[in-house]
Amino acid sequence: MGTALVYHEDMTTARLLWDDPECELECPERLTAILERLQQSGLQQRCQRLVAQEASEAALGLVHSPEYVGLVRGTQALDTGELQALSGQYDAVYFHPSTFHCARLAVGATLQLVDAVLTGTVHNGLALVRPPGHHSQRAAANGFCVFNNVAIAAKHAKQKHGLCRILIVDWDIHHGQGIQYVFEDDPSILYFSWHRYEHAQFWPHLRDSDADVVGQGQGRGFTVNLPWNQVGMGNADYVAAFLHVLLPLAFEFDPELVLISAGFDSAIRDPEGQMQATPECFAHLTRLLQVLAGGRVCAVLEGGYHLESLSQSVCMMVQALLGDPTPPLSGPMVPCQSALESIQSVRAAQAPYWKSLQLQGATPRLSSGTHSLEGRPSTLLPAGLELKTAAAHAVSALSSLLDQLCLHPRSAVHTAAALTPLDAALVLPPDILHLEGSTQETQAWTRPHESLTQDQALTPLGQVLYLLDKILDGQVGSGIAATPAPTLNATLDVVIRRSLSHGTQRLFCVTMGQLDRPPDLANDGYVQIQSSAVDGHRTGIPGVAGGVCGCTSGARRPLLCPCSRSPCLCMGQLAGS
Ligand code: Q9C
Ligand code: ZN
Repeated sequence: MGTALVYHEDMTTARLLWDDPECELECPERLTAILERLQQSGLQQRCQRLVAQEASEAALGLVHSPEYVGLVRGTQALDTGELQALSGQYDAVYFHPSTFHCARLAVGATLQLVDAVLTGTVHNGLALVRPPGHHSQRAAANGFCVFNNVAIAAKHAKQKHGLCRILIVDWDIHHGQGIQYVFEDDPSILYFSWHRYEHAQFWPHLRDSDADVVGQGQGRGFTVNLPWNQVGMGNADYVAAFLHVLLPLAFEFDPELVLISAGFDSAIRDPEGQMQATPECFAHLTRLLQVLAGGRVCAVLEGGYHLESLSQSVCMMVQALLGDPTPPLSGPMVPCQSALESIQSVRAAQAPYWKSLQLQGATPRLSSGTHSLEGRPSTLLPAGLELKTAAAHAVSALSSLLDQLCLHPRSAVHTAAALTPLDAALVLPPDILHLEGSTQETQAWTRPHESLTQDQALTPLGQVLYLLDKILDGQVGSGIAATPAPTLNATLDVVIRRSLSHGTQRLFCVTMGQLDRPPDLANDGYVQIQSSAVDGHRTGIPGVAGGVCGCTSGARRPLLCPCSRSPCLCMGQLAGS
């Protein structure tokens, strides 16, 4: 068992015959550049080469109307003027006399790949095709696409192989609205697409591409749109989208087959996408998908218009399909704010339909996903051992990315301390920054607390609040503060109130020793863990030393960071103070 590469060189014959800056990107060199690079890197030779054949008209009829198929068939006999006139009736489309032949080869290649994977001839594979497919619709060409290769293949897999659940991952940078429309009411196809959207300012400018469009009728929740509202999305944004949107849903869906609408206009340097993801990212995305469906992954080329970036990215994907080690992702793995907002809006829109999104701060559930793979009876599943190895590989891929990905932009200062007076008994590591400063409104916060109004209490409180503000606005990761013993209770109260007034939604507060819960705080989520021990060493809570109180808030950011770097403030009275 290996990796299939399905191709036919005739697919390089269709090309633009007139001047049209919009369409000239989709050129034969796209395929030749990919093939040349696959050859040079020795990857092509490691694949099982399949020569594409034209799909039957019956196959085209799985998605397209007979009238539309007849119309495209008719383009073989048109002259250039007629081709141009017909092309003008569609959005971003050109026809060439060989278009019908190429488009049938593209569908045929995709079906051969699916057949090879589903009959067990190969493990996974790639169909290198032109024209692309994901924009084309029942009776319309659109966005360089003539027949919907991937949608036809999904219908075929259901009809000819009896599959019940197919995942389509569309990582092309354009919304595959054609695929969405074919399956919008079909719960057997989970369609995920991310796309440059910019609040509908980007082509194809459809309201249908937004995150709150989730499918219709029985198919609600099986259309998943992740619109990017800014250009420049990179590795961290893509990985975060997989870990926090696609994979939780995909594990829960438990597909029998994964089809990738593999467009590489989502990669760096592509003129259409304007994104930043490096070619290595596509190896990681591929690996992450290989844990699903027993590794039955079929990738089908869609867009990708920067020849160098395109061919590098395809090589990375093929390496992953072949099972080669994945080169590490470089650069800071910090998703941008706009990406987090997009991710959060899909999660909110999809939450009614998916258990995995209903748990707060949920991250992909590895155990359940890999379990259901083994547990579900299916004649199609490969041998147990092989599957377990594949799952183990994917799990390790996943956890290493989780380790790398930090959803909290890392603070400039890791830990800071506010200590007055600097207790000589307290020996802190040298990399802890000593903060001195005060908050303007310190006095206002003392109002309900008599103990804080005295001068000797005011200065420490000002320092604690100064430190807290730095933590709350992300300049400092965590902090340590010392307070005079008589004011510790009141200071805790002020710290909680100030955190809440900064918009913190969830706050985890651990108190050790005789500290009172602030009396008029809302009751929701309050859990008291009783402990007879006043001394922290005897509470049985590891890592908590006596007399220290900690507050952890994980809420200012839209998502809980999987590597758990929630901002944290530890307060305590210093020995002797
Ligand atoms: N001025 C694929 O990537 N661009 N198709 C329209 C409008 C059309 C992309 C620009 C892009 C089609 C498969
Ligand atoms: Zn595209």
